Amino acid sequence: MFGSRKETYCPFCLRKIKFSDLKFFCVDEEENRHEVRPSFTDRFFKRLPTCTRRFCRNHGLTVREVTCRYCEEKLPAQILFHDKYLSFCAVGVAGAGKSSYVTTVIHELRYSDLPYILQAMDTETTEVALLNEKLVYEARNCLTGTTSGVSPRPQFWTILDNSKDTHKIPTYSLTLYDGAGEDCEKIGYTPIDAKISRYISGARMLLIMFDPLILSSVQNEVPPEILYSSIAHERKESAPTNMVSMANSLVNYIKQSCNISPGQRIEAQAAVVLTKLDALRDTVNGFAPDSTINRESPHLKSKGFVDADSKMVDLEIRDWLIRQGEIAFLNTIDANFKNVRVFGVSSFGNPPDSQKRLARIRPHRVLDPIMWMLASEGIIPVI
Ligand SMILES: Nc1nc2c(ncn2[C@@H]2O[C@H](COP(=O)(O)OP(=O)(O)OP(=O)(O)O)[C@@H](O)[C@H]2O)c(=O)[nH]1
Ligand SMILES: [Mg+2]
Ligand SMILES: [Zn+2]
Ligand SMILES: [Zn+2]
Repeated sequence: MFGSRKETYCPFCLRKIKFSDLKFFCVDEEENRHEVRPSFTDRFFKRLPTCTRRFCRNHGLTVREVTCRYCEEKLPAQILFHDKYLSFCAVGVAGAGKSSYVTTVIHELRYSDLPYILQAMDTETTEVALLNEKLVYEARNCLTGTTSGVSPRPQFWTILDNSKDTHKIPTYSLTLYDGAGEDCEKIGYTPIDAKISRYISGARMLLIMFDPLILSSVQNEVPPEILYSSIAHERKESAPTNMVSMANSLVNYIKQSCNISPGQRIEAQAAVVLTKLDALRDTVNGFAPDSTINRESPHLKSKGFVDADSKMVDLEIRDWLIRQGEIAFLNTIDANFKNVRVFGVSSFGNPPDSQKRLARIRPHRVLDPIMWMLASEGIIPVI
């Protein structure tokens, strides 16, 4: 049931939607369909209406199609029945490793020992996820840059939560948006930017992906062959990017589109994710071999979110970023977001070889940010 306490969002336009913001159609064929208005009782119980048109072949049956009143997009009818609405938006400079990360996260969520079952809500999601999964896990190739200048469709997933021993399985709707870094770097006011910005400002959690290999202090230390294989070459021509200006434009964008005053902090959770950790493994200035960040993630095994571990990782990476001179970036993030946590991941586990071919994929700590969000939504316990 479309419970009144729960918030539901349209997964396409990301507007907060109420029962009265939905349009119901008797059947899902364009030419035969007619709108069905919910009765007083339907509205009271927030349930799908039934067709009452006299000679309609669907007379007496529940409506088959639901659309969003604002954007007219067809919504999966089950969107009504989700218990929670989760959304991620990955942002970061071009080549930061966003798409690789999203691909391994989905794979891990589907095949790890978690009590969750992931189901794609539409065929496009299945196609994108399968394509990237095949490229990385089977063909063992690096992904190519996400096309900029077009608004990529978000992925829509339903998570069935099998962990609770209840009669009804709780379900969560998960929207994942992975845009092109080039577009995130210079968000402006074109219609595409408007769409991208809606995803960004509507997201429950922002994944701010930070590529350590753009830092000159790191570039001087990482062996050239690893550096070569771990950066996106097709994007080499694009202007040198820096994290502070990217964080600034992101913050301005969210504040403007959500009408947040400059002095007010943004409510969305912000996970700052340092990517490509594997490339830093042998650097003198990197992380000590026995540091927490280099240890295996404890969350999955503990069946919850181990807060002490995550706080330690947060400290270690902050300390590392400060040593690299990135204090201005940290300050910008801390001053503008209410709820920030820093994470470190390696999507592949090892740098690609000189042909950009991947070894067996062994993701390191990729689910940590996701577990953080699940914990703050009350889905998994904090330990
Ligand atoms: N060593 C290492 N390299 C990585 C890792 N993840 C990504 N890379 C490298 O980074 C390149 C860019 O990764 P993508 O995932 O395409 O980056 P993106 O942020 O989606 O880039 P855009 O779509 O252009 O914005 C890949 O071709 C890899 O060479 C990782 O975990 N380790
Ligand atoms: Mg990409
Ligand atoms: Zn909509
Ligand atoms: Zn009808």
